[in-house]
Amino acid sequence: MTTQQILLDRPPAGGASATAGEDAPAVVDLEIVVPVLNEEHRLPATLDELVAYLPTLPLSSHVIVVDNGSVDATDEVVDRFASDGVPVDVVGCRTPGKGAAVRAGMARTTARWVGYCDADLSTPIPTIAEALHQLDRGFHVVMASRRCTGASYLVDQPARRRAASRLFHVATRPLVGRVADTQCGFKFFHGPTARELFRACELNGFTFDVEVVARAQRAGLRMIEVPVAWTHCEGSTLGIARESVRVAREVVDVHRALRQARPRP
Ligand SMILES: Nc1nc2c(ncn2[C@@H]2O[C@H](COP(=O)(O)OP(=O)(O)O)[C@@H](O)[C@H]2O)c(=O)[nH]1
Ligand SMILES: [Mg+2]
Repeated sequence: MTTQQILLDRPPAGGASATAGEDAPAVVDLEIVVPVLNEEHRLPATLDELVAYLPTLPLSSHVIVVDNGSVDATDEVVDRFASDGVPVDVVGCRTPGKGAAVRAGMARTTARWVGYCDADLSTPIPTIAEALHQLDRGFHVVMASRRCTGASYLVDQPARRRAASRLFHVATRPLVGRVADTQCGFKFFHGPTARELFRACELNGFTFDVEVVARAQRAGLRMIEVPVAWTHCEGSTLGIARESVRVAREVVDVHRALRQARPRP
């Protein structure tokens, strides 16, 4: 698998472990946060695949499903989900939004490696092994990407969604520079670094990935995009027509949050 590295001006000395102190003893090696909103239909297959795949890796793992607003049977899906091997827990969070959910999930982690993935299996689960490989090489942030060299679409997005995605990419480029795809819902991190990064983040909606990537770049973290064979899945929780104004507002919010965070000269 080829990868696209985002070269940094000042990688932190000493590799991943030098970035932040651990906040609590790690119970497992890898924790994966799955944000969910009304996912009673798509979540069971994703959990099935995760608990089948994770034990094939040479580490212990834990899945944290974060639900902050489902009105369907999502919680029951997780409760019914009895896995002998990999523990799967569902937690809530008072603030609505995917960004708020991922942040709440990250705050609960203690693992050496952490990540988040969407409930719809758009990114193949075995990409986790590639992410861990890159983390092991010393990268702090590994981002699955549909736009870097080597990426492909097994099932393409509808034209309207593609157009919206291109527009979003252009609008956020000043914030994230050379990162080709901020919005793929599959990112893995050096655990202590992620916990520090997410503690600083403010965005609650879908645009939170842009804030995470932009803050990681400004912190000088080592980041890499790994190409994925992506599958568009029906049942998106994001209505382009309905939510374009909200997403545009969120982009403005990221600009504001980063301006406020900029260190004084
Ligand atoms: N907890 C939580 N998860 C959300 C929310 N909105 C979307 N998600 C989850 O975010 C993931 C990506 O959503 P999806 O609808 O597939 O977005 P798309 O692939 O960009 O169209 C899925 O796991 C959703 O269930 C939310 O408000 N709260
Ligand atoms: Mg999706």
